[in-house]
Amino acid sequence: MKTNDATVLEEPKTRKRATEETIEPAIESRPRPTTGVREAKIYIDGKFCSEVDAKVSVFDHGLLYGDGIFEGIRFYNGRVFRLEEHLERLWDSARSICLEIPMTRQEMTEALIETIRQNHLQDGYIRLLVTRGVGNLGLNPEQCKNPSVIIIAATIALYHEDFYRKGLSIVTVATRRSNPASLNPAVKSLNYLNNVMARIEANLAHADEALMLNDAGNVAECTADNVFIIKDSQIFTPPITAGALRGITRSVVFDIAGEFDLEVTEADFTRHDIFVADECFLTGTAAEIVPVVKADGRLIGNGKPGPITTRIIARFREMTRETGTPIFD
Ligand code: PXG
Repeated sequence: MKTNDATVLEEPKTRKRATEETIEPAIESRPRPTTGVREAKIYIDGKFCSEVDAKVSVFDHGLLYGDGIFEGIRFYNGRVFRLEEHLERLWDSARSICLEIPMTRQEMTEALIETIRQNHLQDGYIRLLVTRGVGNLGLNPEQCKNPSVIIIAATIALYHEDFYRKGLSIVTVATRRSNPASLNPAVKSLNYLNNVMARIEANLAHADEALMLNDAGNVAECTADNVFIIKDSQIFTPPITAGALRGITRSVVFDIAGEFDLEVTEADFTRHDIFVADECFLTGTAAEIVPVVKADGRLIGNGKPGPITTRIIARFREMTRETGTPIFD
């Protein structure tokens, strides 16, 4: 797959401990306080700043309380993939936390596309944030009169192709996905500590990803990905009510399954169902669609990415190359 990033991950020669082996996309895995773009331009509240000047106030409640929302969006081959859906989810997150985004959706689309153009990118990753804005040291958002909009366009290093061909291992972690009645996982908020704690547990267990359960013990999702299993040619994924984000890549899989005349059922399931599944895969903007071949030490199916997963990945790649909002015309 094409990338502008010179730091594309090399395939490890042997399967080493996860701490030594770099399996995550470089947006997270390397200590890289940079977008990877030379003379990058970052959008902050209507202005473009260089990386060193791209700063927000220490009194922004996004920093003080994780009070804000975000989206992670990909663009491929000069087109932004599923932009409408990402903006729809951003506006839904905003409504849920009573945050007024200080621009229209059209203005946001233009700002986002202009940010990609300013950085001369064809393929990459957008991090779009809306923070509550500057307030005082009390948490009441009523003092924050001006939410901030930040758009970062970055290059992205993919997992090595081998991870898509050979699959990942996941472990169930003790950290439960936050209960929808306390912090609803459907809101893509700047408060990701629940997911970060799960990720730390996966790292400590030398696994590639963490599987998070909800308070009922059913599968919710992974730390930045939705989970799918396949049994007897039927596809299952947890419902949003189980504590899964309404993932955009998840919805693309629904579309692809429809094209293939396969049924996707949103249903609660447990890790036992993963152990006995024929196939399992994860979906997310950063990871795209990646097979899972081991869960809590058990091989899934024959321990290799399954045929349906492989077909879905191939179709997904076609869609990312051929569809999306054009950046340059
Ligand atoms: N669950 C969670 C908790 C997520 O954060 C997904 C599922 C998949 O959703 P999409 O819409 O991307 O298919 C996400 C997505 C990051 C990063 O930098 C996180 C996400 C997306 C992009 C980058 O860790 N979250």
